[in-house]
Amino acid sequence: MTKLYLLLGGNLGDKKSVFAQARAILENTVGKIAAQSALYETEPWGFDSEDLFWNQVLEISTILSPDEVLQQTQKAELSLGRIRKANQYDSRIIDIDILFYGDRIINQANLIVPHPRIQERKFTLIPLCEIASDLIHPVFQKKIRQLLNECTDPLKVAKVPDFP
Ligand code: PH2
Ligand code: MG
Ligand code: MG
Repeated sequence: MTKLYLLLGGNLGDKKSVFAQARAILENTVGKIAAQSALYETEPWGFDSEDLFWNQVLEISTILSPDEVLQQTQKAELSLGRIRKANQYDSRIIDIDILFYGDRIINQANLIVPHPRIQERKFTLIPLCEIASDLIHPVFQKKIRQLLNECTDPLKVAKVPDFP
């Protein structure tokens, strides 16, 4: 079993329903969700859009290999209606990114782990810090809480209020 951290992100459609469906698909195909952050409403990073994102980090215990996880997350994105555009960054229904796969460092053409931009983005660091503040980033050899303290990203990240 490996501890896997995934980031869910999306800024189009019924985010509450899409995120719930994404978690259900991942539990069925990747492994049990051992921990999950709150949902966060976040300003788009790297491009302009009126549509705010939701982001959430999941910790999953998995027996799949990193390549199998990637296959399953890509399949889940497609089944939830993701359409990939030519632009580097664009609005989307759902994006599922692999943040960490245990402490493995992977540099393949199709998969880089840890995710190469974790340290630059509060929309990732804040939810990650909520469930894994003591996790050590295997490349930087720093805890998530330290990466968050050092991060200068000014964009807004706020918890989505939960209604009863
Ligand atoms: N994902 C991106 C680009 N910009 N901004 C926010 N707030 N949240 C994201 O998940 C996100 C982004 C590329 O995957
Ligand atoms: Mg992404
Ligand atoms: Mg992605």
